[in-house]
Amino acid sequence: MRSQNDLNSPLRHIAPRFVKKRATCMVCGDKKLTPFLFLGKTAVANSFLTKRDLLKRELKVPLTVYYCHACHLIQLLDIVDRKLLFEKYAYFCSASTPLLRHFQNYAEELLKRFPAQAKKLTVEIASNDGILLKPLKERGARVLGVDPARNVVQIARRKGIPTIADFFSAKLARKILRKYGKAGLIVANNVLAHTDTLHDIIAGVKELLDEKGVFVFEVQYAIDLLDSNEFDNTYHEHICYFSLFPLTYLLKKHGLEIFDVKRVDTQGGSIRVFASHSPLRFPVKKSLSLLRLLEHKKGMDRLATYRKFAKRPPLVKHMLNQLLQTLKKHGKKIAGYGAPAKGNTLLQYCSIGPGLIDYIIDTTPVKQNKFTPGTHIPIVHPSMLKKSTPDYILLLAWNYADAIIQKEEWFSKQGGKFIIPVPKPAIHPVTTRKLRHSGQRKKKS
Ligand code: JHZ
Ligand code: ZN
Repeated sequence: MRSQNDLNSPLRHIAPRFVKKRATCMVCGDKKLTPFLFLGKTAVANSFLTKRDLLKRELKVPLTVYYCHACHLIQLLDIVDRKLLFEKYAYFCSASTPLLRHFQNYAEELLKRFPAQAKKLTVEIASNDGILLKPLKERGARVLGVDPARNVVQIARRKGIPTIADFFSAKLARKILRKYGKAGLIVANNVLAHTDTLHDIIAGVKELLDEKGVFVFEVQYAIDLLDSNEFDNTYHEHICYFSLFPLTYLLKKHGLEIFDVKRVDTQGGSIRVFASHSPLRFPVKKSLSLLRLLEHKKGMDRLATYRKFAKRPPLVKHMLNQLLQTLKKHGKKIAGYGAPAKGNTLLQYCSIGPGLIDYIIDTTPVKQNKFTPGTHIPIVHPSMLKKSTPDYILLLAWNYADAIIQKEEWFSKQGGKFIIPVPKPAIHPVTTRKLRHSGQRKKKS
């Protein structure tokens, strides 16, 4: 019999005791939290299913987003055990070619701005398959990765990136310190939002970071989430949705301070934040005060802003269902492009299943020949697109829209169309003739 902690045991067999409910804010600990966005109960985004798994009951966890009145952090309070989420992981950064370029540029920026720090020791928290450390190492940095996903760490090590297979913590930081000395650079991309041990991680950064060291991280940005109606980026892996308000508070609590910030377009819009020990040895860039001002102008510190945002996802659900159902009635074949984590929020929240979408293609080998959690759509190798070409493609990985549309130019050339689901469902290239909701089948336009 498999034990409940067996890493190969799929998530849905795990008892609900592996889901806990927080009562306080992840950053400031305050109790005044108001729920504003209700996306139902969903299966965990990256828990792709085998054919056999389809017969079993899936674990579904509430996906409700709360606002903290004290530090303005938006966050989930229903927390899924991190070991279940991350120790065996389906997400490999290098499966998305546009990300390779992003991280190469990122590495170049770090080496240009902080060469001495990078060469002393660069530690990356949640280094995944080494997508950032590889170009850093190739350009002369001394690197060390830390990531809890053993299957992903194997890939990083094969690329020559020394990686510790563990969750980063203050305890691990002390171990690294003893073995490697202080880190000139500590990098953390798409991980601060993912952890319920946030304070312990930042305490570790504080201990490990050299006096002149720099802590650089990327997080998806709450302004982009709201502006572009990226509600699908809400899933259990993402506990926090950051703006500068709570980040400033968090770092300050641990004696760290932000000196620069820039907006980057990854993952639907993120911020790259540069911080160091307080008092700062680095000049504070104007970008910081400008972004703080923008956050205030956009009302990121007011519940009303989030309540207003929460009215938009139901409209997407309605419009997308109408569109897909109309297409189906007209005999059109629809496939999905990319099986990203966010796609599983979109599909589940909008109740889109195999009745509407025939299959989804994805470049990640571990996702292929599996089914989407909650909605059970088959995921297949990208070659299927040419073998069984659909009329429409629902672009679940919409954050790579430009690159994908360019890559699949042949599809548009033969009359195929992409559906981009957010901010509101749109067809590309734009359809001039409107599809009627009933009536005769139309020819491909
Ligand atoms: P992508 C992940 O989110 C998970 P996801 C995580 N929680 C997080 O925070 C963000 O990243 C940052 C495929 N693909 O990057 C590859 C193609 O098939 O949008 C991926 O499976 N063909 C850590 O999962 C998926 O789409 C292609 O041409 O939402 C994209 O996943 C391309 C470009 C991608 O992240
Ligand atoms: Zn708070």
